[in-house]
Amino acid sequence: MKTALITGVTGQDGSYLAELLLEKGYMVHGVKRRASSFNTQRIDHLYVDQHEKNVNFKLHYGDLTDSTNIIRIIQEVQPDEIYNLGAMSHVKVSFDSPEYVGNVDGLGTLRILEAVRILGLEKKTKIYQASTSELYGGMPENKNERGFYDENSPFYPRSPYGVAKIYGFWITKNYREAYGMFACNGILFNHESPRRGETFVTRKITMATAAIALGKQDCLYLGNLNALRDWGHAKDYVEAMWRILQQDSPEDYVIATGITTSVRDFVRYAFEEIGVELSFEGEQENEIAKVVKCNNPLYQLEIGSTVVRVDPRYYRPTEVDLLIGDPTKSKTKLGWEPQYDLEALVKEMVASDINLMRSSYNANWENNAKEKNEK
Ligand code: NDP
Ligand code: GDR
Repeated sequence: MKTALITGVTGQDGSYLAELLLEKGYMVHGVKRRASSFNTQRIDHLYVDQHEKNVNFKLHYGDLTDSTNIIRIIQEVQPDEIYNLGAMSHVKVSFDSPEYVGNVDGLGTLRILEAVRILGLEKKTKIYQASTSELYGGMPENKNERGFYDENSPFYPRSPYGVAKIYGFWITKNYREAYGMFACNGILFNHESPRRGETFVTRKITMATAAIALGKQDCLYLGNLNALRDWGHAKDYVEAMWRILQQDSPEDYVIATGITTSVRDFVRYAFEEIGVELSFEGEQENEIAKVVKCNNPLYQLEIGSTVVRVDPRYYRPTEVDLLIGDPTKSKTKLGWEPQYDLEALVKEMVASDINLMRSSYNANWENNAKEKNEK
């Protein structure tokens, strides 16, 4: 039985990865932070009473800013594989807490690598580092000849988050070269799911779509609608993380779909899921989206009503305008193939948020809506 340690196990990716590794028969250890309220909602379904026999999922309190604690956990767990997913992962928030993000996302990676070295586990423990497409910064001149970012494209990070992650990238590569460690970077482009944090743009959109459909919200306020992202599904991406560590030699890989979509189009697709057609008018901070058609009788959206507005508060001091990844290496070398396309992703996220909101707001909303319709 292999043993894995996941930092960031309570996050979106950590929860899917823990599921995947448990299915594969691993003993899974996760690092969770102490919080004043419960922060394990994404993994509660995996938790087993620690008094039972054959417990295969165990949580440890820890923090990437605390070397002593990282060393102790790794010493206790003796992992075959470490997945370093823990991070302050919000790009906009990183402008508000730049020193903290440097400490967690940058130095936190060093702490994992050093702990493995201090404990003499260099030959036993493989390490996956959660690197990111934010390293590229969306610089148009740095795309490859086919118009994508790949493993050889130069980096130009555009946020304290990106700058911290570039340290994580290079220190991982350096420890691989300096000490012969099996340490790899997955350069993952954006990936989403119903478990995505609520302040990332896709989830913010699907939650608002559901709330607007159910009459619980009038308008969604967003920042830059022109931003283009290569969006995949987190479930597919954690499979790639695992595959990266199963190779004969340690290497870095881009994981992406190769398709880019604007925030505006993501909004359009989300509303289409509830049978609503939008038209976008105006420019920059004056842009709005109005309802032009509402094909679902359950959702009482008024034709002509404004459901999306721009709030420049959500603009970033420096923005990454466009990301599109070239997954050729991961497809050929890892045999990785995503199972979800954007349409399936949006469908799943909107449906999940409608279900969540139905149960949290009003179990009888459907009957009420029908009744309202009949009057
Ligand atoms: P989430 O924000 O959902 O999860 C981040 C995890 O890190 C949470 O479990 C969080 O704990 C934990 N964490 C935060 N700070 C610390 C700390 N100081 N010490 C220990 N753990 C900490 O991120 P995702 O799951 O989306 O992403 C996983 C990783 O992949 C991150 O490193 C992210 O930067 C990177 N990445 C993500 C991409 C994406 O599109 N999702 C793309 C490319 C890279 P808590 O629950 O307590 O907050
Ligand atoms: P990103 O994800 O910054 O790409 O980082 P996010 O969903 O936050 O933003 C994507 C794009 O949408 C624009 N945008 C908004 N973003 C947010 N959060 N809220 C808004 O209201 C809004 N309006 C427009 C942003 O300006 C941006 O251009 C994610 C994180 O998961 C990182 O940890 C990861 O490394 C990268 O993806 C790859």
